[in-house]
Amino acid sequence: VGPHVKSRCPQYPGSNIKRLSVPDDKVDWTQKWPEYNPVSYTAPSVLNNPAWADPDIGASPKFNTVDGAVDRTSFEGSYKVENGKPLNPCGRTGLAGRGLLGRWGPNHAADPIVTRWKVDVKGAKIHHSVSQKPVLQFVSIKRKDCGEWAIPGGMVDPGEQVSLTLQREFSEEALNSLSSSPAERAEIHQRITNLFKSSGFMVYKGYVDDPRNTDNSWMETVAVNFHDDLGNSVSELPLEAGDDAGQVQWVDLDSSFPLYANHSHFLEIVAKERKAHW
Ligand code: RP5
Ligand code: MG
Ligand code: MG
Repeated sequence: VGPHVKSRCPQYPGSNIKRLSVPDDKVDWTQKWPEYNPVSYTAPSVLNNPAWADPDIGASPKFNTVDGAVDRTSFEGSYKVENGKPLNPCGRTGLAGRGLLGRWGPNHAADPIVTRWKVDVKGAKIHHSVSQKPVLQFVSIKRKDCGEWAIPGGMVDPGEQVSLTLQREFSEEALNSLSSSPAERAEIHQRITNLFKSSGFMVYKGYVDDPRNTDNSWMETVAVNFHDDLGNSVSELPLEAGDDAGQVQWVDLDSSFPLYANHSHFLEIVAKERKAHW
């Protein structure tokens, strides 16, 4: 991972908190910066003690291990804990505390990247005019929190298998399974299970350059690509935004399309793997 960028966004999301500006050459913790003393901020929604968050004081989590049902290990290796606070493995962010994230240390998510080929009315693959390569499309959601387009990912519940998180989050955010009838839900479940058990390609496991990251809390993800090669599986299900998604649509994979966090990086890997336009 290169130096994180979105994790240093000047304005912390959902607040009026400003980060301390961290220059590129001071991101790494090993670079001496004795005066570095960023503001600490933990959002009221986190301090309210919801089930998905750690308590602010009291019980000290067991870091770098699976702590009860909560996985506090990092894909980036063992992280340092200083004065009882875990240190972001990608370096300084200009903000201490947990911000909007529930867990001290890694907060584990899963990102389902559902793709199909872009086709014309006759069903023939469309090639990009410049690269001459076939164009892939992925199911993208517009996040309600920031209005940016993103992969329909979500948090891994304590003890939950990542394979289930991938299916569940895709169903909730892109198919609105939470508000569909039992019959519709069964249909969604069947198609999704078929697609998700087949062609999964492991795209990425590790740190996410998420704007919510702080010096002590950060996002990590497992991104997996499920490809509907013939366009007759999930491609036939009507997309409907649900939960934390405001809109949903098939979006062409293209390096110029701006996406949330470092989701573009994940899609670039998918495009290369499937020899598609990027
Ligand atoms: C990103 O936040 C992950 O890559 C994933 O897409 C998402 C999970 O957080 P929520 O969508 O639950 O807010 O870092
Ligand atoms: Mg969700
Ligand atoms: Mg989500």
